[in-house]
Amino acid sequence: MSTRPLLGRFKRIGMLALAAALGLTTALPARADQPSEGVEQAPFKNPDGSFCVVHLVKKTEPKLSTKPVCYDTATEALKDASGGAITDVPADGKGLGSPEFVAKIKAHNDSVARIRATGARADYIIGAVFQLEWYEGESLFISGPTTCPVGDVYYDTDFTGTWWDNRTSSAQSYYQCYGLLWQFTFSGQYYHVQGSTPLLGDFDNRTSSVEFY
Ligand SMILES: [Ca+2]
Repeated sequence: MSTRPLLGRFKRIGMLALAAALGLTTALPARADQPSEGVEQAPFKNPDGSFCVVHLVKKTEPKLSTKPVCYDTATEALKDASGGAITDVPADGKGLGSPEFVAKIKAHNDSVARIRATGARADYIIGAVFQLEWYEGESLFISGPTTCPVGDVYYDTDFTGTWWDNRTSSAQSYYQCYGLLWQFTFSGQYYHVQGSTPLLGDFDNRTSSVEFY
């Protein structure tokens, strides 16, 4: 083993010590791979609220991206995500991700056109991500103005800078929607979600942005 890397390391430590002694602020370069990526991290509860919603918009150029709005109860979150149509989800979110819940979302999506025909508002629920495996823990629901497929028009949301960055451990896509979980902001490695995905394997806790199409 060459001594060159060791010398380089000592030189770097020496410079950092010198900078600290001089009271200089050292700006660390932006890391491509955050230390939190791939591990369950504190705080385990989302301080903004356990149940979040993103209303996605059709992707246009320049790229638009929306941030999650979070609630303390699943009742409020699903009411928001559905555009006011779903009002009977248990506050504690028990059963989210269950086959019964997925059937409920499908029934809702089937009714959106009929609700809108009456002049009332309704939105499609096109996907969800969950903090823990098997749709447990904190959750985030993704709502869209149209159902899928939407051709080459994608819906997207960037988790960077939110509690949800590197948290996702299971996911669902509803109706004919598919999801892409991205390692970075729509770049890096990705994981394809088709329907219910209870385990993400090597992609566990690595999602920093998502697209649905
Ligand atoms: Ca997680």
